[in-house]
Amino acid sequence: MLTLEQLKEKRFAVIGLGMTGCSCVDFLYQNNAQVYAFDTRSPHPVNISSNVTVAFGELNPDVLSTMDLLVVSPGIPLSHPAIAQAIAAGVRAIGDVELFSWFNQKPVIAITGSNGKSTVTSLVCSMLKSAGFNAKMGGNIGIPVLSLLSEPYDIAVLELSSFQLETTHSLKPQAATVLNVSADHLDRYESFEAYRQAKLRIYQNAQVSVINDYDRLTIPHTGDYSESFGKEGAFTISDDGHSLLFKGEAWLDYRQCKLTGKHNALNIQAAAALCHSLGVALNKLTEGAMQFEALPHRCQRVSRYNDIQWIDDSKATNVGAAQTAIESLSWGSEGRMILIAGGDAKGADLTVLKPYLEQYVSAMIVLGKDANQLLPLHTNTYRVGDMKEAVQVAATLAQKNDIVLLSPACASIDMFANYMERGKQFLQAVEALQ
Ligand code: UMA
Ligand code: ADP
Repeated sequence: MLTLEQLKEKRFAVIGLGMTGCSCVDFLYQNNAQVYAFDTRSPHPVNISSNVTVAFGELNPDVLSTMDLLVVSPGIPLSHPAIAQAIAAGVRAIGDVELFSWFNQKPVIAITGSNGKSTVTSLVCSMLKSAGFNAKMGGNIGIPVLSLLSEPYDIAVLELSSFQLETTHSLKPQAATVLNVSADHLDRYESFEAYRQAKLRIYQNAQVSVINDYDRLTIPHTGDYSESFGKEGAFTISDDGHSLLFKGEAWLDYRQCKLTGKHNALNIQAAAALCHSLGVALNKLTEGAMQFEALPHRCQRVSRYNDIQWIDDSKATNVGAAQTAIESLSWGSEGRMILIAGGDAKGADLTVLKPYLEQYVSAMIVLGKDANQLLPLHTNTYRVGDMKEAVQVAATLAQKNDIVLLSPACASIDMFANYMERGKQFLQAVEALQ
């Protein structure tokens, strides 16, 4: 850890000039450190002070080895040859969350998991605000953590990806959770276990560790944890699914909440466990939980055209999220389910979807780079070229009370700018039917 005074004596290489890198350059420059900025892409405009030296293109390991610290963006693996060479030469590599933790003075709630991170991060903020706290969120949710330091807050609520956790060492969260672990980012990790280990780093130095007792993979290596949600710990749900319970006593009527589905009941339990660990009484959290609406592109009903439920779950960029959506939405549904899936599987094994497809899905429409992997998983499958065609085929198959679910189980980058754009094209195609 360095003090603000010590920053001035150090040479920092900030690598990657996206959202994270630019926030790090700004922070270090404003605090009088010697900053050198790098991006491996060809020259492009970047939003940083013109006084900072920028180098584009291939990284030079000899230059990096002359630095005191590397600040590496989450999208760049530490195994990048030039970075790995500098690390081997004794240069420390950190990320923006590590820098944040050196200078943050306020309690932190830290959230990771394969799925539900953004929902739980936003929920925690909503619940803490209803309890009167000035809670601010940041991290993988799209707000670089260092930007929090320039504004007042009582509690920082951080969504952390496995990539960010790899370069974080000194964060001391008041409470931390791994919501769940399922296959994701296997194009970056050498194994599923390596990906899981990166996530479990969140518990290091945490005062309270909150695990999901439906998912043993969320338990820290030591086996020790302070709190759990799901079926065994203090935070559970009643058998009829109507009430959220704390030590067997109802504290929230789930039917009064805007969120729906089993997975969101778990998300509220996780959020409540995290807030409660700060000593906040549960009755102060209920308003924030009840008023919270599903974030866009997460199991969001976008149309009821033709008495069909058109659901945008474009944020389901991995198999775990798609499995949850398929199962959760089928629960209590009167109609059949038509699934639109496919994209870039990021090295994941899509065959694990098969039992869910067989049990809950009547027809599947597939598109994108890894559509071929999905084709053999269901007997009634249609391959299409784009989202418009996918929706048109779905419209010919769907009848009253059916659900058409876009839950791709894959990243969007092979065909769309991002998952938001994929969801938008889905909605536009549904609107074009009318
Ligand atoms: N770059 C290089 N060399 C490379 C790769 C990238 O120089 O080999 C440069 C690019 O040219 C670009 C910059 O690095 O200029 C991009 O850096 P980045 O990919 O780390 O992206 P940021 O804009 O800094 O956004 C990151 C997170 N991105 C990733 O983890 C890939 C954002 O999460 C996060 O919101 C943001 O920091 C703020 O914390 C996005 C994400 O996709 C949403 N996260 C993954 C996920 O949710 O599954 C983990
Ligand atoms: P993340 O930030 O981890 O990607 P989001 O809250 O953005 O999580 O949701 C991403 C996807 O995961 C959506 O498809 C959503 O429906 C699904 N999801 C949300 N909560 C859970 C959960 N607890 N378990 C499994 N899937 C979930």
